[in-house]
Amino acid sequence: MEDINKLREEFVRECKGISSLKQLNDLRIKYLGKKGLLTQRLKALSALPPAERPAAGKEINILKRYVEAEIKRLEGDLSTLESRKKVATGFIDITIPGKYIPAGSRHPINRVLDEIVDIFLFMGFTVEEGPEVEMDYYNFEALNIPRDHPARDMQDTFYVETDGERQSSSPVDKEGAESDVVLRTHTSPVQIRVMEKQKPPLRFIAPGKVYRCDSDVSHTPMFHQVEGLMVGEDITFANVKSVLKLFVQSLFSVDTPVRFRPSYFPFTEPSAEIDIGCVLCSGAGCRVCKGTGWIEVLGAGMVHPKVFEGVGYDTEKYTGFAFGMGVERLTMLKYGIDDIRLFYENDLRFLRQF
Ligand code: 2NL
Repeated sequence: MEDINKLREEFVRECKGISSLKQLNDLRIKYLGKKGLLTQRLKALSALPPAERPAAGKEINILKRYVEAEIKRLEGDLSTLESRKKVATGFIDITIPGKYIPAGSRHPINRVLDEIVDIFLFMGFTVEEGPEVEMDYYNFEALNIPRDHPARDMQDTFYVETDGERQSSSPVDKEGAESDVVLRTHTSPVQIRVMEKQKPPLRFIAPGKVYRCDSDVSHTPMFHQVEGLMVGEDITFANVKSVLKLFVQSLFSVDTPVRFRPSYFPFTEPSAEIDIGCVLCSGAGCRVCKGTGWIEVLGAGMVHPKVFEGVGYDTEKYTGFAFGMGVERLTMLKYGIDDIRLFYENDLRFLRQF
């Protein structure tokens, strides 16, 4: 006991004389090293009568922890001091420029996606999201897409293998088992899910990733879509025209020519496709607009009564319009990009330009 107290006093005295990291390291070795003063005493414990060992061991360990903590504290103090000294003497040149840290930039798709979202927020729409792995019911059935529709073809849709219970019968996979789970091929299922939960009036957009099986020069297996829906008691095709014209002219420019052309979708009636005057040739005719002077940017229409029936809306009381657009296509037109695959190659020379 006496020996340990003396050792503590000696250590405290020695600490006072330490003024460099080198000295501190020597002190550490003297007390805590392999043959250090404390290490020796711990080893010597076995020579003591068994009855005295626990008390002696406890005292040595208390001192050991104290020594360790003091050395650690001094180390912090000294290294701060020494680096200040290095700066003061010019040993560290703090005028050398910092390391170059490359800054990232937003992906062009996300930039345009945000612009689209902002325009609709301004018009009072909200944003809704939903699952990318969907039930066949929400992706097709609820949208009045018949069983024999080409969109359901295994060549266009990614069917997801499941291990058991099914909710409906749908196309048959290689093993002959039916799959009713798909990667969503559009974001329409989000709208069905929202309508199941909420009553009209409502207006919102559903942006997100969608998946189609085709992959070639003009298609990637994953791309982005924004769909929108507005339902109320007196929504008409005039609302389709005003909302989408305002949208297109906000995204491109106020004087962009816009035209509505009759079209067909199973989930809307009547349906239209919306063209803008070609951004490249200003309507004169070029490779991008295939000589027509017009480029298709949106699809839209009045929601088909079958879709409303499926979600339990009163088709006598409510009408609504819906629309859809591909974000990659709009981004290509906005920035004059001619190959969709550039978006997903992660070539920094391409991405750094945005
Ligand atoms: C296009 C066309 C469209 C819709 C999407 C929709 C959704 C519901 C009900 C009715 Cl829940 N319609 N969506 C309607 C018309 C066109 O997209 O060209 N997309 C890229």
